[in-house]
Amino acid sequence: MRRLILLSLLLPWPALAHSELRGSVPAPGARLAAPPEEILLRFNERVQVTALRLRDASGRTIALRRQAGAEPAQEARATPEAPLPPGDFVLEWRAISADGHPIRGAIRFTVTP
Ligand SMILES: [Cu+2]
Repeated sequence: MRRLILLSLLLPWPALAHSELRGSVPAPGARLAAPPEEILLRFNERVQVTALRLRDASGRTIALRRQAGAEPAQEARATPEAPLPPGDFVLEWRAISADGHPIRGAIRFTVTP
């Protein structure tokens, strides 16, 4: 019992933390001269992405085609079903972290005229 407690104290703290988004395409705040052909989220470990939603400035959802199945992966990819017009967009994502906890975030970017 005492050994178990000691072990848990020695576990590195990242092992107890949620998975994290490490990067995305488009990057947060990106201003793109051309519509993105692909949307990519990259995490620090394998997560189950449960939702990926792209909205325009009026809140309208833009159809995305997911590039992979529902299995946990370190990357999630999607392509807009039609080229994005100029404007502001927000990509909302939800995932199940490798530690089983729900995580979520939003990435804003702009397609310039
Ligand atoms: Cu967690």
